[in-house]
Amino acid sequence: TEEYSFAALEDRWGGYWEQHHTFAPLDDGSTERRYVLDMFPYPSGDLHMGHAEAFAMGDVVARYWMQQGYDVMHPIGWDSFGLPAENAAIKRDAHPAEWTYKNIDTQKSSFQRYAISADWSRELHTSDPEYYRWTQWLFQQFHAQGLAYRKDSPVNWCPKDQTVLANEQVVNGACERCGTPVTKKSLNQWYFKITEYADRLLEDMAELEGHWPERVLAMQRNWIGRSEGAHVDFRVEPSEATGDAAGRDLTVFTTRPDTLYGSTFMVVAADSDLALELVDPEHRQALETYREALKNVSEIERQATDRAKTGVFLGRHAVNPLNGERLPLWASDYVLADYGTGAIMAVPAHDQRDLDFARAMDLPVRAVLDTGEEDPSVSGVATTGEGTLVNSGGPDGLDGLGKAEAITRAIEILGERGTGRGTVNYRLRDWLLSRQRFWGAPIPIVHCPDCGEVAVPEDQLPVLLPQDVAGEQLAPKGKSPLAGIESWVNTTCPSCGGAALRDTDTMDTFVDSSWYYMRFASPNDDDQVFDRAAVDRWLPVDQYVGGVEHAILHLLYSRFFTKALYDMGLVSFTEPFKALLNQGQVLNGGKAMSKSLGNGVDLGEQLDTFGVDAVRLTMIFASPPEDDVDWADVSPGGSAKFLARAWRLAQDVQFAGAAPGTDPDDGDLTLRRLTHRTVADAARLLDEHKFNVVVARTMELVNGVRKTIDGGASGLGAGDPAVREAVEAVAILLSLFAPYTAEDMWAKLGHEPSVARAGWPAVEDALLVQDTTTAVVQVKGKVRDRLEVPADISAADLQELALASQAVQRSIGDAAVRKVIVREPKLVNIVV
Ligand code: ANZ
Ligand code: ZN
Repeated sequence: TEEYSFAALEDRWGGYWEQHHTFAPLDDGSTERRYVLDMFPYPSGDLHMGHAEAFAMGDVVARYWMQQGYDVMHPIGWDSFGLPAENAAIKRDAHPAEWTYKNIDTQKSSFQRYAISADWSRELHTSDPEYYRWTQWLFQQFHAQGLAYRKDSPVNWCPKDQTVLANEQVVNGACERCGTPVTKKSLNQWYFKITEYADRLLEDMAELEGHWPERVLAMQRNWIGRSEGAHVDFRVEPSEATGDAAGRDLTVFTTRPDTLYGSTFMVVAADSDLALELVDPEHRQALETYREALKNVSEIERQATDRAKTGVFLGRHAVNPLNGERLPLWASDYVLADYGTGAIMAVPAHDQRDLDFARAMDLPVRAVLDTGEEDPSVSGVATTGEGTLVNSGGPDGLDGLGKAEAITRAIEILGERGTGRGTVNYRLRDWLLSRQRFWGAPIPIVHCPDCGEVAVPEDQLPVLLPQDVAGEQLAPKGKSPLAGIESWVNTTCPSCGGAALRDTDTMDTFVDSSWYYMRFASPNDDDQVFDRAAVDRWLPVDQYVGGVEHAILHLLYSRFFTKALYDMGLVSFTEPFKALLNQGQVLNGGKAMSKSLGNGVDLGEQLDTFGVDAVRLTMIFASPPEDDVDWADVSPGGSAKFLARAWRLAQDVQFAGAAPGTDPDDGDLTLRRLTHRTVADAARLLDEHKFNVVVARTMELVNGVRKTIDGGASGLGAGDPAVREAVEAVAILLSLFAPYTAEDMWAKLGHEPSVARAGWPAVEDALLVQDTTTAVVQVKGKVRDRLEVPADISAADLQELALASQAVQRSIGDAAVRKVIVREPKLVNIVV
């Protein structure tokens, strides 16, 4: 016999599955398909505890579906463009590829040790020219459809280093490198028109309901931020001095057109062009001073509701289209330039921000909705409840109406007069995809002095990143590092052949990850972005697994890409991920692991100490998959002991057991029932993602087998065919969580590898019938009822059943129950 040693098992089976392509799908159409995908990793270094958890969860689903007989695709790849590689390259005076591919090698061997059921033949890297060629090709399709366009927009700018900064390089409003406060600078940048898909992104969430975590759907809904309301045109009084002799309209977006009669002033975003256009010359200086100061205030500060309100009067008035009232125009930072129209009608009585502003600037407050609450001009609290309209144009206006009716009516009146209309507004903004960075897919556009913006033709893709650059050359200097590499920038125009310049921005890495799940269907296709038939076969993804940190951007961008490609006729589905599982975090001591707290746990050390299987099993057993795992509270040592106990069962059968294939019919019935019930329940629990409960049930089964071997009714010990049947089931169940142990058990049981392909054990329904027994219920010592109950009923369940019995309730009558004595499963004694 042999002692259980995880190291020996990892040695024995390590590499076996890759060599034998155990996890490559058949992909021959013979079997129903399932696609399981883990969010692909960023190769930042070696694997860490977070990867270990997420990939253990995804692997349970993939391996379970394989056992169920589905043809499963479970690919893996690397999200290998991005800023960290660039920073590392600058530090080491190397090319970012060097650091990136070295990390991939390290991570890959760790993943293989960790025994993920991945099909390595589909491995891809988003930084490979064979991949980013198609990222660029997709960009061209978006560009051709008008879904990719350029416009001026502000970037983070460090005035000392004279460089553009990515958001993650801005720490508390200052440059990460030198601490100088970051300002904004205007640059011409590329966008994807995701806003065109806002409604569909919202509507199609109905399909995801129940299959995606509710909080993720809520976050997406909120991010899209659909509000119904109205555009209302206010006539600005003409002003010769402003160069606006005819007057003009100032349109606002409001969700509350019912409050139009309560508007007492208007506010435009101080940092908008609109403010500059509207301001009277006499007030221009004040406005400019105010705008200058604003540059140092972050968006978050600006939107903070408790911030003191500031602003400047623009020296002009506009007219309320409903009552003809003259309203002063102000500019303030609490109105955002890029939301709605960048201008509002202020209704201080019913909007707290407007009320705070009115009090700061001594502007009038007029309540138009009687809600029964205290007068806002007295209380300082805007009233926002339901109520009846007052002060709103008498019965011909809105007076007497409720809020909802008044909204409808106000829009009607505005429509009749041609001064307003119902509209829908979104919080969602277009996706800014250009980055002034080196390590990303170059935007495949050439700027020609004669032809303008020219797309690089398909046969000239990929636009390759330059190879022979390193270190400081990669540092951003006001423009993308690519702009400094003249031999790369200077090119000829694909259209006229004249001298032209390459676009020097690279794409946001979220572009790479918006379509990688499609590329997995035909990852080695050099002729096209993907093989349409393969994509149609495999997609959408049946189960996506990853962290909730991607709840918004990555998932929303992928959903947008899918819909856009659908509209282009490139795919036949409109949602990429049918089901989503967000695994929890791995904590240590109740806190997220971090360098500053010094509570990091090194995955490599854990694997060396406890073995891969014990770490994986612990991740699964610790909690339901969505919950956090606190590594300080778990026991990988305990998991290792359990695995050894299970493995020894296989060894017992190897030496003294029934031969493989022995009919278990004559075996120990109690054990057979336990086996079949465990397998049947496990399937249901796995479907419900209650992985931790499946582990607990497997532990019970292992205990049951040991009991039977040591003293089962048949007296056959390990030779009982029910024992073989049970241990085979244990090996198959464990193959989802502890691949090395399970594989070795399977071999000891006399089977060919791999256990991963053993198939889910067949359940005999006849063995699922629970053992029942008769429980006697006594009231005041007299038998009042007899109940047929499961033999393993809990005390609590039995008590509940007994108290619910009609006969028992009749005999208790009005008396108070003083005590219930339960001796499950046979007796309940009720004292009244
Ligand atoms: C008048 C009013 C009266 C408003 C009232 C609210 C309550 P959501 O629901 O988030 O879409 N608003 C419009 N554009 C704005 C901007 N660029 N910056 C800051 N605030 C803006 O919010 C819509 C409401 O936010 C609009 O309705 C407008 O104020 C304000 F009792 O108009 B409301
Ligand atoms: Zn040209």
